[in-house]
Amino acid sequence: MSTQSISSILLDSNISKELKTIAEKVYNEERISVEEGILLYEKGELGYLGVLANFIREKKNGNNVYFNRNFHVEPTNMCVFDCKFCSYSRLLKQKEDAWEMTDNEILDIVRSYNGKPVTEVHIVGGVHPKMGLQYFADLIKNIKTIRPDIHVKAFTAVELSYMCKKAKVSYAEGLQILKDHGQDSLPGGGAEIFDEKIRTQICDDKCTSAEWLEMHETAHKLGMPSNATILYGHIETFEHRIDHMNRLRELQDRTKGFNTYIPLKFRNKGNQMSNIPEVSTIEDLRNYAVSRIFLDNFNHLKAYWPMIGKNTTQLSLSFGVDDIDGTIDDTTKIYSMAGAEDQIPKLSTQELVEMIKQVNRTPIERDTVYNVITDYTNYDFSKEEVVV
Ligand code: V47
Ligand code: SF4
Repeated sequence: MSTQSISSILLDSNISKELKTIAEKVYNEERISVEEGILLYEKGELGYLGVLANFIREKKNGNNVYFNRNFHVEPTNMCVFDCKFCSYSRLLKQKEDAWEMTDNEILDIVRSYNGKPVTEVHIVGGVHPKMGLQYFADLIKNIKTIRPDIHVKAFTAVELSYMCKKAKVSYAEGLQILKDHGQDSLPGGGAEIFDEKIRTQICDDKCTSAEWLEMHETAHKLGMPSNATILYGHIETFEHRIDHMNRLRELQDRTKGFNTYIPLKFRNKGNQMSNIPEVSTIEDLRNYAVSRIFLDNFNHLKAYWPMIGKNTTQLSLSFGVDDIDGTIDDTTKIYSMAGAEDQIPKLSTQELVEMIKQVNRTPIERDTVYNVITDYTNYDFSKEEVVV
């Protein structure tokens, strides 16, 4: 079906020569250039982009839609930094709405999942000067004592860079300490937009783009995989989005350490960029599709459903997306505080599976590194003892 659709693009007299050349490249599994990436954003209409992105998606991942059973821990929302788009952080001096969890409160969250079949804990939060490298290393060790089987995906490069600088250790030394205490991988946050001029305008004081990339490269070399994000739909241009992906594509060529790319749509509630309108759903879908076409060396493209809502998530599965994250309980506040579609980001596994089946895709529960745990095609939920 996808092949036929690409053929129809090649025969369509309304489609320009340049866009046909890109379609041919996609068909032949050739990499597209930076200029071609920008052209896709500027000239590729939704149907055309969907055909190409879906072709790649089905080549790489068939009909599968991946998700995992995870929960979030956010130790604090107090942060030394002042990102203009952030609705979540409270500067250290602003105590109102701020939280700071104790070790025991964090470990109680982990204990509350005893007996439940979660495979991953995702730990991120504000950058708090009192919570340093050794504090987090010990915390991870304690989490692993309670739950030795769980995969710990923790700390954005922003948090890690701050921790390492404060502890006066290199990135490699800091990551090795965390790895030795049980950290398995890094989430993709903190990337925002790599273009230095835009980064200065939206998040001037946190780690630089070069530092973000260095942290992930170092992690990959130590055998810790990671994810990559982009924060799109604010003051950046199409050129900036492609430049961002190009820097990731180059790093992935060297290390192959990225699991998935996660476009995060800028939401404008309760932050210092509230005057900027949010982009449309069509732009979300176009962005997924161009990302899928440009990032030929990324195996997976993730739509973060709590952010874009269930309907757009279902649509995204025809525009290159093959992963919809997890069954996140109401443990993350990053998105509900920024105006996400689903104010209470919680879906049971059964609801997630239904959402995928409704659009005729195959629901696959995965672990963090995409090993298949369960194919839910013919799964009988009535036999499950504990549903998360
Ligand atoms: O880096 C903050 C984003 C990110 C807003 O690796 C906002 O599996 C939109 O990276 N509008 C942190 N986005 C979260 C993150 C993440 C999420 C899910 C899965 C994974 C993964 C990683 O949240 C930040 C920033 O880009 N963010 N404020 C906002 N107003
Ligand atoms: Fe702090 Fe992260 Fe919010 Fe920036 S995005 S202010 S680093 S919590």
